[in-house]
Formats: sequence, structure tokens, C-alpha cells
Amino acid sequence: MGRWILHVDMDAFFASVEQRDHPEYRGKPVIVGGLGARGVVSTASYEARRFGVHSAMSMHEARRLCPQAVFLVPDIYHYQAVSQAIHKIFRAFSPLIEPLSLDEAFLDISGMQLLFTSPVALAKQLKATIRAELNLVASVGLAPNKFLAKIASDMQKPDGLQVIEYGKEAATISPLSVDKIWGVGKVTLPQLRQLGLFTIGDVAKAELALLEQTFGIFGREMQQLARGIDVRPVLVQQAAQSIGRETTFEQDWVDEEAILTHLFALTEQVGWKLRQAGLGARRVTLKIRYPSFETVTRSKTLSQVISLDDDIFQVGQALFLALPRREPIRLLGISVSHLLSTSQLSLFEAEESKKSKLSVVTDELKRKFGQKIVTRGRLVTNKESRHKS
Ligand code: TTP
Ligand code: MG
Repeated sequence: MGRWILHVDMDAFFASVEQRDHPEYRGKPVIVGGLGARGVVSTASYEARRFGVHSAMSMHEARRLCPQAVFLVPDIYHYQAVSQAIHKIFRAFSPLIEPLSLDEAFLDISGMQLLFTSPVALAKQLKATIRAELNLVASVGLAPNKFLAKIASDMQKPDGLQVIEYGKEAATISPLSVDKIWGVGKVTLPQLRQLGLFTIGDVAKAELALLEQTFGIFGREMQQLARGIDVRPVLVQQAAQSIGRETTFEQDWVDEEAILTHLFALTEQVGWKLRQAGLGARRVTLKIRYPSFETVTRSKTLSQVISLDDDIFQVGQALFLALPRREPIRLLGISVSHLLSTSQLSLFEAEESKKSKLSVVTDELKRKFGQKIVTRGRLVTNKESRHKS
């Protein structure tokens, strides 16, 4: 028997948890998201979806479409706890798990046929266990690879169980829209349409040279996926517990302004890594080592999740300034922990603030030109002012 990959994705996750915990919301349209002026829908129960409400829609629009809904602010820490319980159930079905988000994961179940009569039997039991233990409903896709499993779990939502059999890979997905292909988004979709390619089947049959000419190396990948071929393994990553950077100085540093400037530089690297991982943090830790080698750490746990350089720096700076002693230091470090995926957070409120836009722009430049290229005002001005003084 070949490889079998299972993709599991909870139905209307945030809304279903709310309906489970508040029986009075059951059977009613429930809309979870930011309720402020710029609020955005995180998710909607299936009752609300019938009115056209969906994730990422403005709350304003959602209220217009379905004024009678129950509107709720997300309780992300609660959903995170529920997510941990779900992931614990996954571990009873396979040791090879790749978590994708709070409500979604890949399981490589290829080796599990000794414990379960068939992949489908395993999938049924996984769904039944989630329902029995957590009173929640999951949709499952089963297929020879990750790409197909993810497509499959979406095909029969809610409460779906869809199998894509060996030999039927390309035929099953060929009628679907090209935007189901991983990596096809706002930029590539119009390009594909321009080429007259609308379905996955169109891409599977297209001239490879044409795809490569338009999309470079991604053209080939796109066609492989369209033909149902995906060799990527399920990656069992140990999720990062913290992200940090530190510097040991050649000489002990005394100048407070210079130390804070360096702290900002370290913070920029930490913030960059954090955002690249799609994470936000709720705890910031400052680490200092004195010439005596005595090491102290100071931490602050926050009530909100942060990911922007300035926000992390402000906490780090406050921790530094609150240190009881002003002494030369040998080592300076900053780290963030209590990490949370921001894909589930960033849409609560449309990210409007200037600094968050700036962060998006600088991250984009860093991605293009390498991390060193973009240095923010504070570093440049401080270096200049130090030269002057
Ligand atoms: P999804 O699995 O994409 O959506 P869902 O579980 O609500 O519904 P479905 O039945 O279609 O799977 O996302 C999981 C959770 O992540 C969702 O409940 C809320 C959150 N989320 C956001 O906060 N913003 C978003 O734009 C999306 C797509 C999800
Ligand atoms: Mg889901």
C-alpha cells in the first residue's frame, strides 16, 4: 500500500466552539470577529454562511447580510486550548503530524494499517473521537499526497469525509478552479485566465513551455500539482517555543543609548523571524550578562499578542530601564515566547495602522533584498548622532 495522507480541518471552528459552549447559539447564525468600526469576520457558522457571510468579509457587510446573527468577539485563548485538545486526539492516530493552524493538520497515516482496517476506517474513527470527546465536527480528506488531501477535506464540508483514490488523482481535481492550486493567488490567477486556463484540468494539459515562460520554475510545480503529483512529506516540526537573538560584546558596554540602539537592532531580527513564521507573541524576555558573568533575565507577559518591531522593542526597553542597576554589560539579548499563529488573529481588525503597514513594506523589502538592507530610522539616526558627539 502506498502513502496515505489525511488532512483534517474543523468546521466553522471558532463559531462551532461558541455554539458548543453556549447551547442557546445552536442552530442560529453566529458570526465571530472584530466588532469595531474596521472589524473583519474571522468565521461564520454554517447558518450564517447561508446569508453569504464568510471569513475576511467586513463586519459591516456581515451585519447588513445577516442582522439577526449572534455577533461575538473571538476568545482566542479559549480556541487555542480547544485546539490543543484536538491535536492531542490526532496523536492517537499517527505520530507523523504537521500542524497547519489552530484547526487544521496533516497526518501521514501510511504506517497505521496494522492498527486500523483501512485508511477510511481510521478517518471515520478520528472524526468520531473528535465528536465524542469534544462535541465538535471535523471534515477529513484522505489522499495519496498532501495537496490532494487538503483539497479533499474541503470537498464535502461540513462533516465531510472525502477520499481521493490512487489512480483517480488527476480526474478528481480536473474540474476544480485553478485557484485551488497552492501558490495560485491574486497575481497568478489573472495570468492563468489570460492564458485561457480556468480549471485544474486546463493546467494539467497545458504546454509546459508556456507555463514555464510565464511563471518560471513555479510553472512546472503548478502543472505537477494539477496532475495530482505532490511528493512533499508531512513535516513533523517541533513548533518553536521562543524566538530570540543575543550579542556578546567584545568590550563591556556602558552607554545606555548605544545599548538601546543595539536592542532595537536585535528586536528587528526577532520581529522579522516572528512574522516570517506567521506568529505573534505574548511574552517578551530581556537577557543581560554582566562582566562578572552574572546573568539576569526579565520578562513581561502581555494581554495582547504583538508581532511588530516597535511593540516588542517598547516592552524590551521598559524591562531594560527598570533594571535596578546601571552597570556595564557584556551580553544583551531579547526573545519572545507564548507564540500564537497570527493567521488567526490578524483579521480581527483590518490592519490599518501606519506602523503595521510599514512593517509589511519593510518585510517585503527584506524578503527581496536580504535582511540587512532595511534598517529603520532609529539605528541610522543614532549612529549618526553618536558620530557627531
Ligand atoms: P478555517 O478552517 O479556514 O475556517 P473555519 O474552520 O471557520 O470554517 P471551515 O468549515 O470552512 O473550515 O479557519 C479556522 C479558523 O481560523 C476560523 O474558525 C477562524 C480563523 N480564521 C480567521 O480568523 N480569519 C480568516 O480569514 C480565516 C479563513 C480563518
Ligand atoms: Mg476549518
